[in-house]
Amino acid sequence: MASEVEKAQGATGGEGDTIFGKILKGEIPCKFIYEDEQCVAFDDVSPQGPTHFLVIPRKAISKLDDVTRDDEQLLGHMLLVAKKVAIEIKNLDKGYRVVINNGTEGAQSVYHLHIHVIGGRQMEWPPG
Ligand code: DGP
Repeated sequence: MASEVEKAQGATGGEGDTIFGKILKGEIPCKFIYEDEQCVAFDDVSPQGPTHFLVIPRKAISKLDDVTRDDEQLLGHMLLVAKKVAIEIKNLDKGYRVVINNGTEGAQSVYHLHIHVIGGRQMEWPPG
């Protein structure tokens, strides 16, 4: 099984639909823990902590590098959704980590923008 870093190094950076695009279209089954008109949240298939969910926009944006001023409101909304799900659904009242991996050296493996929210254990710093 490839590590997350190996997967990121092998990722192409976005021709065609990504696995998250297919999830959004209902082509791959996935239980949403939150959804609205701009974004959805679901548990990560490869959790890095007792709680690990992703917040993704419905809009197809490959990575943080590709966002523009037009996406300012969407990005703010996604962060508010991350916090809302962390507190109100996942009960991460002791804290949690919010991460966006960008590009190869950022260890991004799925080229549809997503916010990771990880919690339920003590985080360490610096990250690997
Ligand atoms: P990143 O390395 O930042 O691109 O993270 C991609 C994450 O997506 C990784 O933690 C595993 C997760 N993931 C990949 N495929 C699926 C899937 O089909 N379903 C779910 N729920 N998560 C997935």
